[in-house]
Amino acid sequence: MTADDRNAGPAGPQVDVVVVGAGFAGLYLLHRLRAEGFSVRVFEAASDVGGTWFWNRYPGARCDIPTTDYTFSFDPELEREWTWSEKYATQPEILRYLQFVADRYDLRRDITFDTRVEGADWDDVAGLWVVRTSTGETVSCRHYVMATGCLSVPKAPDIEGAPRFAGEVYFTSRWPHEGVDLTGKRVAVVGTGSSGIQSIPLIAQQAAQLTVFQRTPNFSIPAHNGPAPADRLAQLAADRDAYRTAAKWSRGGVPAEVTDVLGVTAPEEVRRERFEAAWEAGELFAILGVFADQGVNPASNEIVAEMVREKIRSIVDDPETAEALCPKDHYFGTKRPCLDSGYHATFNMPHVRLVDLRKTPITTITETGIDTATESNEFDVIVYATGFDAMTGALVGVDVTGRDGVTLKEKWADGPSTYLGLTTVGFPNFCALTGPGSPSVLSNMAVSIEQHVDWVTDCLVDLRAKGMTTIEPTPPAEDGWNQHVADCAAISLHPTANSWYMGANVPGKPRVFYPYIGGVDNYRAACDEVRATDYLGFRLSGPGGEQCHDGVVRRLQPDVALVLDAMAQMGLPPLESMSPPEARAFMEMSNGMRPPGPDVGEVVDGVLPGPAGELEYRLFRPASPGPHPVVLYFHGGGWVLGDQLSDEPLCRDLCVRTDAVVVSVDYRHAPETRYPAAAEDAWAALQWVGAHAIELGGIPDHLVVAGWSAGGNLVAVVTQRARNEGGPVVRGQLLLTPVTDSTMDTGSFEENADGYVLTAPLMRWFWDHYCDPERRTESTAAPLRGELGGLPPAIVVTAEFDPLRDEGIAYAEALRAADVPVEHVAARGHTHMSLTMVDVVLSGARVREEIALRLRALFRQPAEV
Ligand code: NA7
Repeated sequence: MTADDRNAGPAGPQVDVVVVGAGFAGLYLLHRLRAEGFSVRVFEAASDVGGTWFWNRYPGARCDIPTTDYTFSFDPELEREWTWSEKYATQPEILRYLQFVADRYDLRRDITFDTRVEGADWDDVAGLWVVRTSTGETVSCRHYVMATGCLSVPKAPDIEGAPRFAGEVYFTSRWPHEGVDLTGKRVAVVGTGSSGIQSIPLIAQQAAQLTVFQRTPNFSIPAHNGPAPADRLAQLAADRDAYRTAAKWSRGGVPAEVTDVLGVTAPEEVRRERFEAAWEAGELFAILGVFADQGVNPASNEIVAEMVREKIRSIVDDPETAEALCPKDHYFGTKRPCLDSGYHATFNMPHVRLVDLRKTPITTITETGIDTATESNEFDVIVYATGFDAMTGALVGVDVTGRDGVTLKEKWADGPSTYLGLTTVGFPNFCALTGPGSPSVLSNMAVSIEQHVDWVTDCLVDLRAKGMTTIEPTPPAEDGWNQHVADCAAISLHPTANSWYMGANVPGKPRVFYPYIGGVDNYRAACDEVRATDYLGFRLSGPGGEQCHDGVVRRLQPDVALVLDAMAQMGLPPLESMSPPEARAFMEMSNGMRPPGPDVGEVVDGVLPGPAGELEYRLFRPASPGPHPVVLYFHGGGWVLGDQLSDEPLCRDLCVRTDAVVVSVDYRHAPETRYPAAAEDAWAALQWVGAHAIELGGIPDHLVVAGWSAGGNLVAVVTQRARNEGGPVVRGQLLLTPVTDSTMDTGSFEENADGYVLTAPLMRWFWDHYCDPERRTESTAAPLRGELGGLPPAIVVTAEFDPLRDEGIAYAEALRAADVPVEHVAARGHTHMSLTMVDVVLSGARVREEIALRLRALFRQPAEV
């Protein structure tokens, strides 16, 4: 009897855990749970272990991750006992491996084969699942885990007339175990995903005629199969543990070089060299990592894509066929690229033909063959390599009913919703291994499976130790995770493709990005953090009591987190530990390394008169014909750092997005010239720009004043003054994470005092340099304390992780209370600085576009002042 049984009393479950599926995931889960003393039943629809490797027996089926890595790593002994024969093992060898694992750990005795789980109902009173199987058996369990794989439910045939065909029909995903002899036959293959691309060269070796029906060409690179890669073997031999740890903390679950070479800026010879090396390596993560930016930047992606197309053209003899095989409708990597062995060269064989369904779609399948828009073809055999209802198909395919009678299918009708890609609200004690919202199909499955199994097992052990029998995520935790998964996808090119990652291959399936693209390393860190924080975002209950430590595990935008991590690793000295000249030199140096921002029509440098001498400005003019509205811009830097050039990428971005002339004006800085010098200079700049709009290429009275941080402070100050003094006419004000008060005691100041670049000590350092404490309450230092009625419409932007967030919000609210039209843009997951990091923090672009949209609307409105 286990701890769970004792806790549950006489009405306890028959077993602690029911697991569905005996592939990689189910086998390892059984092994681990059993070792921890849990009772387990595994149900498997097939007659043996293997999961996807039991079913997918088509000729040429292989893994596409090197088998040095596509293997269990939990037991060094196991690794010593098994040697893979090839770089990419074939399906029979992988199946033999999984059978070996099952035998070695005596797993079969707890697996019921040839039995499908048909339903599972949560009994909320008893706190257990009742699982129904195809043999009529019913088993109650405390925890119900679906280890059903991501690519296990074949997509239903969706081609007109398919059932009419009287010849032989095969699906790659359900290939007969005894094999198929295609010798001398006329064969059609429909589908050119990985299964098609792997099988076509081998089918061509047998068939008398082979016709490939291609709807979408896929990117494929040669696998260069052969012995296991010598470099990986050497690393494993030298230090197995270090190698496996590196895999666990890599982006994709395979140790791989992480480059910082950007495709868009790399010289041609570097591009070529890196691409050729990846092509020769014949590894997915090499070709997906030629450039750091190929997954997010269309221009960089196109460089890789075109180099692949060049290779295809160089292999395929017939130019028309070559062109048809060149993928052009999706970015490289946004559908899983394939690894092939002679795929493209197969089309040089005289008996092999490609039918491009984009040009000549299938009209119907007949009794004897396939009709397209232009021809009728007769076949003896049709092979469908048409893919899977991926990721959710197997999960919603079982009738899983959670609390209140809601089924998983109903809950996920608009797309999957999970916490950590493992659990879902309303379904206590339910887990989906490698579920949607986890790295799964974007990663080396072996590594991701081990991580999930370990996490789930550790969790059940923890629950037992605490005397808890039920675990369920909370709605805020799940919503937060879904948001994070979507945020990660949104900065990548992936959502642009009609891929099975997006559910696009199955008619009617919700279009969302199913897996987690934030990386195996980041995902593992999130899961570890949830456990280390005593199950953040989960509600636990049982004889041991109740526990709910609610919260969201990842709130920063993913690219903001990456930048913060990178900065933390650099171990930079805090700015406030430097002298102002040192801090300025440091800022200038780091600004020199950032991307320049988008191209604009023209850049003009000039000077304008200030109260104590000339003030330099830089003007950015749109490429469109003028005149344009004008944005007078004040840079950030705490009144101590920066100049008219220091926010240049942001100014360029603003210019392009708003189609306005942006004039970035310098002002005098502290501590050399303290308050109110900066405000006086800003006022002079406003007067001058207002008076010289036409000369600057602007439209008179179409002037907005904008600024970031301390620059936002100056915006607020000069617009108040313009109202007081009856001009210049200001059409609107844009305050980007502004300083509006000097108290430094708001909630956001405390919450975000450290860790988000602008720290509380740095803000104090800025104020101390800028302004004497007794003058900080003057409205020209702390504009929140000024008179706000009659000010021009405002756009106030605040960032969630910014000490200044609450004073920005306070200013927006005070303006609103004074009847000033205000639009408040709250940048979720951003920091004080991240919105200005053009082309570095890509998620900032959405916020800047929202700001630009509002600015453009302001320019269209009639002036009010
Ligand atoms: P995929 O990658 O989904 O490929 C399926 C292929 O079948 C793909 O080329 C589809 O074209 C094509 N297809 C699907 N339905 C049709 C119809 N109705 N008519 C014509 N062509 C069709 O599945 P795979 O099994 O090859 O690979 C799945 C994963 O397994 C793979 O990524 C690896 O991770 C291992 P489409 O692109 O939809 O136009």
